[in-house]
Amino acid sequence: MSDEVARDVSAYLAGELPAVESALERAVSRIEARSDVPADQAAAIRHGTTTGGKRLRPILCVTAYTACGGERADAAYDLACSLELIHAYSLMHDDLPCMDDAKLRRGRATTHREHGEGVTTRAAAILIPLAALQALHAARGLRCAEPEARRVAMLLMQAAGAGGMVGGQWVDLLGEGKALGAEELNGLHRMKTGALLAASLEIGAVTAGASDDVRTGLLNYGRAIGLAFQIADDILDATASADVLGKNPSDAELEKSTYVALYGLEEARRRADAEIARAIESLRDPGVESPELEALARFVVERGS
Ligand code: GRG
Repeated sequence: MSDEVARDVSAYLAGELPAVESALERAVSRIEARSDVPADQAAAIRHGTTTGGKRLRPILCVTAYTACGGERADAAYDLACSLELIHAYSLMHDDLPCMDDAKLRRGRATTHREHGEGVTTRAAAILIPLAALQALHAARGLRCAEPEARRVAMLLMQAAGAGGMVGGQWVDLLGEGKALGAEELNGLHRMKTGALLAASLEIGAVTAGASDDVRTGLLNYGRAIGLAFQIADDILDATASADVLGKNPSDAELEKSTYVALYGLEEARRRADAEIARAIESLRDPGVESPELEALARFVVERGS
């Protein structure tokens, strides 16, 4: 990425962040105001949701939505943050002792270390249906017809579910201590990380009423950056310290298969770049013009954490 593109994408991300953070604050405040969410679980949700993070999924969603003609309204950020609620829940569960047993996330103590294991487990689970409802309400607020609004909620749940993130996490846990091949590793990450990233784009497109060609182009872009994101994650895990990454334990400590172990650093980098080229091609095929999405694709592999 040239210095100019790096500056542009940093400015773009920084420009989007306040609206994303405000939407997350609205979402968490609404949860705190609910009489059916106990205060300790609401506090754990605040911990796991509102501090830190690149907010990549909501920013991708809003960027796809605007690339398809949507406007930057509050409801667009509410829609986008339904993806971040699912992401937050997944990190809260992923860090639990029964999964990665992580001490550190985004440079802070993990949620269960501050709020307890039981409270964190329940709090994260509460986020799943709330995220689906938030997606549905926000899509309606953006004047989606009822079938499209329901489709948006369904896409979110499909990406989060057994054929998506949860399924991928399960395959990942089963694979600990084994050397997975390229097909298995790609399949795992297509589900675990790729499905939610790809859904961020598709949800933005569907809500904006994009044509099938454009929606498919954005979905393919999302799939390609999802794979590139994971390759970059493995490279960072192998080359950066826990201090820089703000998380631990490492993949090696968890005995996970990685692209770096499979291909070596240089080939892993080449493959990440190839996915970025594929992502940008997927935008150009149906004529989506979005310098922001092109720059975000490069950012995904060249980010520092
Ligand atoms: C019960 C089997 C089972 C699963 C529950 C825990 C879980 C569901 C899913 C975990 C999925 C997971 C951990 C995916 C990895 C996502 C990932 C690469 C996170 C890092 O994303 P970034 O870099 O993080 O966007 P920030 O901190 O910037 O938000």
